Amino acid sequence: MGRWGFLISFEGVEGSGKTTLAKGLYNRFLEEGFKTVFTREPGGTRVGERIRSILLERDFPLDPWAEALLLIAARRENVKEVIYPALADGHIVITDRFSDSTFAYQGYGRGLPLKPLSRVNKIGTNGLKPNLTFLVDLPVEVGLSRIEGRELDTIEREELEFHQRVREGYLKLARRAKKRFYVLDGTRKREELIEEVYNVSIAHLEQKGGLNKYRKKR
Ligand code: T5A
Repeated sequence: MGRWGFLISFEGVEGSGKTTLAKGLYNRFLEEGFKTVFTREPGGTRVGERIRSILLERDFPLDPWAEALLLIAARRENVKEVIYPALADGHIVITDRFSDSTFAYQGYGRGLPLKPLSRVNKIGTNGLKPNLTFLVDLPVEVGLSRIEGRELDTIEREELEFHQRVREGYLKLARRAKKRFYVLDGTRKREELIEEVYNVSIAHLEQKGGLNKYRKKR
């Protein structure tokens, strides 16, 4: 277990800025000489990217469980092909969304029961959980207004109430796993948020084996 890396996930509603923060943290780690890998869900692998297109570029209805199972299938590929090998090689893995997205969107958003969802998700993750999860929280209207000019995907086009259920769901998940979650106010300036995310991550890494463990050998 000595070489085992550290998994950081970023979560949040549409337009919360989580991708900006996840990439900001990744670039900062690279600059500082840490071994780090970036991935995203749904996606991260060839199969995952195809599943992403099916889910987000569709103009036909899809059963909520079918949606959840496709997302979990994409997660299994991502865990097996990208996340697990990088962790086994001592990397800090940053993932833009992970299991909590399924609980927030398919559980709280679509109304699927959390217990069976969590059991099936365990097959996707092989039991893997993030060491640290940043939840970028903000009013859904603020997030949606940030992405207004874009061509919206299938889930982004959902009604406001759906996005509100997702936000509330995320906050419930964070309250239940206080040690793992770090909740950020997504309405703050991005530079400030990246700095905070970096400092919090460094504090966690120091506790989990020390920083040298995660640095590239020169
Ligand atoms: N999904 C996913 C599920 O339903 N279940 C699951 O299990 C999983 C894994 C795709 C969709 O899939 C669903 C959820 C999603 O609907 P995605 O690719 O993560 O997931 O899609 P989005 O959530 O849409 O991610 P985006 O990258 O498009 O948006 P972000 O991450 O919320 O925001 P970001 O960083 O792109 O920023 C949005 C805009 O705001 C600006 C940015 O410059 C950008 O223009 N911005 C800020 N503006 C002001 N202040 C700040 N602090 C800002 N930070 C960023």
